[in-house]
Amino acid sequence: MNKTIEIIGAPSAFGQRKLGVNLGPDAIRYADLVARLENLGLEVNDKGNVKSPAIDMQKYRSEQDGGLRNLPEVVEFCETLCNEVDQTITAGKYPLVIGGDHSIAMGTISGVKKHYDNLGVIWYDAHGDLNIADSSPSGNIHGMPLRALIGDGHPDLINIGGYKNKVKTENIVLIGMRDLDEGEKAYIKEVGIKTYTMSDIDRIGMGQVIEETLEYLKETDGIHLSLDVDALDPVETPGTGTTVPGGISYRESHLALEMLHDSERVTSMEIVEVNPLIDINNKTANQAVELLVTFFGDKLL
Ligand code: 4U7
Ligand code: MN
Ligand code: MN
Ligand code: MN
Repeated sequence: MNKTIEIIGAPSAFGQRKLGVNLGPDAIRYADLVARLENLGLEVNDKGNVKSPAIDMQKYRSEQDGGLRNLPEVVEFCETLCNEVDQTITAGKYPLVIGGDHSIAMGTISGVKKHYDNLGVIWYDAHGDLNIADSSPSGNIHGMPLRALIGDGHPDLINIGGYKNKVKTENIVLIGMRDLDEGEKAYIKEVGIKTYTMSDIDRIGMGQVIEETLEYLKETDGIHLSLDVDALDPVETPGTGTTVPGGISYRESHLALEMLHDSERVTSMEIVEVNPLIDINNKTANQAVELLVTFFGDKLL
């Protein structure tokens, strides 16, 4: 990596209902992110956190109607983040966004996509995040970002950054899936999104999953990696709001990130859904930093 890594903190909790995920960026910093990346001989610049709309506790705690909880706050947050990411890439730096709930991906990827004609996206997650308001069982927008980036959903979500249709369905690879809603399953089949479930990972192994993923995305001119820490098994990442048992191991994730790094094809990254308030001794943030050190680090031999 010859570029400066620019860290952008995205302290959003608006995409779901558990306060504390907005503290994720600082929890990751306190797990020594900057020093550990610098130890690899890398140039690192921490831009700090993007400005967030205020959290109105009473409103946040209350049940809201309409199937899109905290919509105006999510939109405002993502617009700001989109601009930050855009500026980082324009300055020739490598954007590393640390979240924050997964709704922030609409901001990150809207900023990234301005710089690529045919962007690929790897969605490393237990969930597809492919809901629209009508199919969502929760009304939580962190379950909708990938679908909005494809171009379906509320106009304010699909137009973040002032344009729509950021990611083509044929340029997406889902890895780690094990909790898909019925509407999401139907949608994946209907449009044919490349999907690796946990059972696929068990059967063919993570090495082959990543080899196939890179081959599948060969026509893309950049790849964004959106890593939700709940892709990993809750034994490794207990501090996240929507844990699902039977997840990807630490070791499998190391392999995946090593291979992705070696490919030199991943041009931006975000790591999301770390919630220190429901964690055990900041284990999840430490795990996140381990994964980032693997990703940005050198080969073992
Ligand atoms: B995450 C869920 F119903 N699908 O839409 C939903 F299971 O960013 C979960 O991947 C979404 O953590 C999880 O609420 C969103 C649910
Ligand atoms: Mn998830
Ligand atoms: Mn997610
Ligand atoms: Mn989650």
